[in-house]
Amino acid sequence: MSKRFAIIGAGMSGILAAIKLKQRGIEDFTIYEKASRLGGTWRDNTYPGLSCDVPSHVYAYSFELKGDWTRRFSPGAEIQRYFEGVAEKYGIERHIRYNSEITRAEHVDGRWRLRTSSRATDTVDFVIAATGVLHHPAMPDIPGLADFKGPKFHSARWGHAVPIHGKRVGIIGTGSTAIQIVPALADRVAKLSLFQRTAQWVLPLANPFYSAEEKAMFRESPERLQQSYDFWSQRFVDTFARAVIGNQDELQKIEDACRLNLEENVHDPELRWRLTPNYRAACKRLIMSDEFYPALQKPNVELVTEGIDRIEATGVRTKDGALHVLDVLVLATGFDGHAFLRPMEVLGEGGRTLAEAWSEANEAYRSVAVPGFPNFFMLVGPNSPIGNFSVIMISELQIDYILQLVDLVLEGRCRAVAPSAAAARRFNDALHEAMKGTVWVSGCRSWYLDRNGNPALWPWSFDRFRAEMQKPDLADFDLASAATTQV
Ligand code: N01
Repeated sequence: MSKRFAIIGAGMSGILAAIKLKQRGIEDFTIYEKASRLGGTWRDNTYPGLSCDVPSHVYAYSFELKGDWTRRFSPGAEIQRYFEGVAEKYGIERHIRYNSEITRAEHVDGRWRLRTSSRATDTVDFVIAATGVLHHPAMPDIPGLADFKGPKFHSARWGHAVPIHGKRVGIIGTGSTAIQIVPALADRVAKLSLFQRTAQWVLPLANPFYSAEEKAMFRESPERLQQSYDFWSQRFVDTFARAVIGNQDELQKIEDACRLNLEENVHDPELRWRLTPNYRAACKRLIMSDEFYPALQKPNVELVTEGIDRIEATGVRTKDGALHVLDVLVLATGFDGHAFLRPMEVLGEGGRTLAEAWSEANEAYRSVAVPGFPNFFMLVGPNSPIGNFSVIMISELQIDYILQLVDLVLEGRCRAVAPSAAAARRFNDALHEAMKGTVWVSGCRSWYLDRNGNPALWPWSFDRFRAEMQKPDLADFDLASAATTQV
């Protein structure tokens, strides 16, 4: 009997999973997408200045490189168009069921019974959850937030109908998002107030346009495009990825480059001091921009480092008693990066819920599967190396690994596959031990850290990740017990 698949989410990794299934001749699958468009994070985020801080030549599927990106780090809208184009090319669209959020997935008689927000149901043999990491906006718990009378919105829900020109705009937060918004708004607004709780390390990164000649060269020469992909991937692996997992030389180089950037490009010593971080570079997600400091020093832009006391009808009141009067308030306050799969209700073997399995922490086996949840897989699940490399490279390795497990079932070697509890425990214990050497736990607050203070990242090298994702170690999986489930 042929097997049926459900993919949850039509973002980058869901589209990837669909392409990989089709390449294996599997057509019996549906992608459930809660929104009315594909694209995930690139659909949700449309704020001014949005671009990807991973070079475009790497931020693409390895089998669908694109030679005519406009810039080294391309704008979000261009990336969204790229995913739409790829989905069209591979015939993915007809598999997507839009406006269909999966609210419940229950393992019943060896299959997965799904229910959507509109109460539609489906029963499938395999679930591939491609629900993303940064898609639940985190609203700040600042007193009085509801009292603000002007328009206010989270950066991932940009209010494009709200006039910005000539207005007094406040931005709360100084993460990667806010740092991209500030230069994009500075020349358009009457006044921009940036509310900074924590100073950031900022690596100066130029974002040149590709010339017509360069684009033509990459379009016409797949070899040159491949070389560029290999170059940027290796550069990530050799520098940034090494630094964050404990290579002190690389970390020092990054810190020195950031410090020099601050010294050379921020002229007022008092402003420089307020922009100087008091923790190690890359402890939080490193900011990359050569536009942020110049924008911040424009006469109509102010950096507010006094803590926020409360929000009032007309603006933000800081702890020194000053009222910063605003017309528009932007909350660039990030996301809940630990809400994997939530609020979906997932019930595995014996009715045990994922919420119960994860009551202490989000723990998976190699980020892709959870004991007791047979034939249920995740892309970019807990402890994927998202802080280190392009998330597309990660997803490609994960889906190839997952499909090797799926093959065990398709080839009749077992009826279901799930990691053993012992293997998952070993993996997570090793993970926690290795985290001790990483910069993420060196003393800062960041979305990387879960409620126990453990980073939701990968503490080892990329080479190790790639090696471990090559082939599942079947000794770590419960195939025998899974084989007893009924299909
Ligand atoms: O969110 P963040 P983001 N009062 O969590 C502040 C990816 N991304 O949307 O540092 C005052 O980094 C908070 O302050 P603090 C990337 O992975 C990628 O900017 O906690 N301030 C912080 O400054 C990135 O890491 C690209 O003290 C409050 C900010 O809000 C991730 O998305 C582009 C507050 C949140 O920063 C998230 O970035 C953009 C409060 N109550 C984003 N609560 C690419 O280019 C929070 N803050 C690929």
